[in-house]
Amino acid sequence: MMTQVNGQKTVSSEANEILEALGVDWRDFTKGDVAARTPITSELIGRIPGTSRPEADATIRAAHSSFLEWRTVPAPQRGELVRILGEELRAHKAELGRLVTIEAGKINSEGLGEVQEMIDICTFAAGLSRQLWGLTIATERRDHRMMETWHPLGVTGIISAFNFPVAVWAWNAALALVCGNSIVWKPSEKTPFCALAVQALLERAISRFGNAPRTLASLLIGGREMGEALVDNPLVPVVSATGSTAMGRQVASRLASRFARSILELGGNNAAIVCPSADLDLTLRAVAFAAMGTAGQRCTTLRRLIVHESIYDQFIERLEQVYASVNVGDPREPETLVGPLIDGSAFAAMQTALNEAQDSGGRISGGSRIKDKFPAETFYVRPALVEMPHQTETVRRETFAPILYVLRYRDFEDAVRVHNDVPQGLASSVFTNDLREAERFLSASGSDCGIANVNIGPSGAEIGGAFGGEKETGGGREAGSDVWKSYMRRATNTVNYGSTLPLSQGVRFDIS
Ligand code: UN1
Repeated sequence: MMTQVNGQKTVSSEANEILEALGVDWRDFTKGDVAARTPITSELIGRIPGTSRPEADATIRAAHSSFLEWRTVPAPQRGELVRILGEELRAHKAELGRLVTIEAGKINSEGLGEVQEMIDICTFAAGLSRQLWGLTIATERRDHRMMETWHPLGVTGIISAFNFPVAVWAWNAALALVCGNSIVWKPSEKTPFCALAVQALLERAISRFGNAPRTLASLLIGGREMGEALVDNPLVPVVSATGSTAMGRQVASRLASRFARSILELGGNNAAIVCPSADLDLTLRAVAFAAMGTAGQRCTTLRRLIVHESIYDQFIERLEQVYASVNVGDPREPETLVGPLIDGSAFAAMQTALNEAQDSGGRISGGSRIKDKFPAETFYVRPALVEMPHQTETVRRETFAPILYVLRYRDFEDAVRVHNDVPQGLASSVFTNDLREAERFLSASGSDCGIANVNIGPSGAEIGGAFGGEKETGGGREAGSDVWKSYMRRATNTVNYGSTLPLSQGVRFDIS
């Protein structure tokens, strides 16, 4: 394999070094049907043989056996495993963050941020392992006690997307493991090496921990068929899936048909309302990060900006300047803020959306592909700012690319109506210093999203809160708050410590 070009390390040789440092069993990554390319140069990182369907089914059976053992380990001990995983992640933050940059094309700081998010959820879950509490509930019957207990659920299937190739796994894995479940992960076929690296770190944590079952956590490498192996297997009672609404619709209905649980985090079409009293310096920074960060490829990316007419011209002029000057380039370079799109299909979707927007009266700045500085088959684009006369069908659709549609409003209630008039319901923001507007936005008649913010952008959520959204975003919640309950089964227990048998609701059933 080529390792040097003009005296510089190739991306794939750097990836190889990182994988070795992270303890990935380094056999031969030159053969296999799953090929991963770095979006930075389009170089091949390597190939991995996909998991076959019989192998996937055997993996799930083994995970089920592990679950039967793991569920009997006391929860605080399970938390100890996750604490050790957090230690491994802290020790290897730099390498794993760099691998995220290489495989997903995120800038270094965001790659590192993603690993930090994993560390944070491990800390959270380790503490949580001592807090999987249930209620004691007043009972209507004398000498009885009624309570709730929470039990491990089973094999937890995790389907994750390319844009958060490691953090979203961690949200699910850390919680599932402390809750007493085993895990089987189907990562995006665009980022299999990040998954191998994370799996290696978890296996190291498992061996340091000592007495966890060997098949507690496994990987399925491949495309749709691997997702189906999880979704259709009766040994998998819960699947957490992140990705497109189209994917989620199929996952949800197939899981529902066998009464399994789904935790879905699907499309977002996130908006911000900018009010007359907004601090425009702060808003500008927030909008820039939320709309252009991760090259517009976060579920929580800001896609629609609804600006009051009184400040519209001055604000959009400043925003246009930021858009024109932002550094697009190699995400490994410290001055880069916007890296490449993941692949050609992302670029094609962006072009389609921009053409449609233009046809319906949109005024576009930016949006073009930068070809001259970068290798062929890479997709570096200037982020696009598109002023729209109104909210068209194109605007109502999620396009996973750096396009920010801008709309003008006069009346706040109208702005909220436009804000909510999309099929998705993930994240949202209002920028205002007016208490009434802020509270209205957060109220029952305000934003209809799972995440609603004031004076910060819609992206970049912390793990302490419940993460997810409504409508076509799928309704699932991941990460913090009381989300752990989705990974456990609840039992209501009533204990009679008396010597009579009173029936509830005063029912009598006296046998002689
Ligand atoms: C995603 O885009 O799928 O709020 C997850 C954020 C991140 C997670 C995003 N913490 O942007």
